[in-house]
Amino acid sequence: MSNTLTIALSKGRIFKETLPLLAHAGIVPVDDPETSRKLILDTNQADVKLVIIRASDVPTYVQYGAADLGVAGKDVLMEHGGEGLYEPVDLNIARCKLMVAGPVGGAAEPEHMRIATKYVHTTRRYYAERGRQVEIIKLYGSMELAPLVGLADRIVDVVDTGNTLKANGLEPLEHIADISSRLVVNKASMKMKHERVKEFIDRIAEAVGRSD
Ligand code: PRT
Ligand code: MG
Repeated sequence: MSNTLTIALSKGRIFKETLPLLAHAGIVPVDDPETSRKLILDTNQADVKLVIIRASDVPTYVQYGAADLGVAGKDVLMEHGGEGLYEPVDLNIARCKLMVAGPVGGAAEPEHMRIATKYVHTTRRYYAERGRQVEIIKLYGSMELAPLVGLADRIVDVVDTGNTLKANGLEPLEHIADISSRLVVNKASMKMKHERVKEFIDRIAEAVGRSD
């Protein structure tokens, strides 16, 4: 096993909010993923690389050891199941809520309810725990559209300010979970690269909650 540390991150809010934490661990990327087309970014440390992937792919890369570590939203981790991963640090970034939402002042739940979401497993589990059978329609984005065009009665999605729901005539109805991003670690890397990985985790944990 090489001694390189590979860290999986997604572009956008997770990358931006992880940067200061990485800086605290002495790691500064050489390229900006928003402008570079590279998918593997070098850092100021020769043996630390960042791989830039879709948010929902981060647990998979880390599970299979393609990355030693990664940063993923709890929504993504709940949906993935967390197999093969340790989740040692709540980074307290990219916070939001996983909610059920529906049309403002809309009808009561129909007997046969259709729910559009990209969180199929999480949604199934949520309703199963309530003894409620629902039809789940898998979408990959723009869930807010589904109730407007009669595709679904409800959606399950993450909500931050709620502005997107509001702009589409929807309102939050039920709170499923508070979400923040977590540091995840491949189980084999934790064993085989223990000292490096442990030190990295400690530095990141130290940086959480600091404002420097
Ligand atoms: O874009 P892609 O399909 O590749 O993946 P992604 O959309 O999951 O990635 P990204 O980078 O958008 O989100 C990464 C993680 O950020 C998510 O997994 C969540 O854990 C977290 N997060 C925090 C959010 C939000 N806040 C958020 N507001 N993810 C998505 N949103 C969406 C929300 O669903 C809504 O459509 O942003 C839109 C604006 O939200 P409001 O409520 O502020 O209007
Ligand atoms: Mg997105």
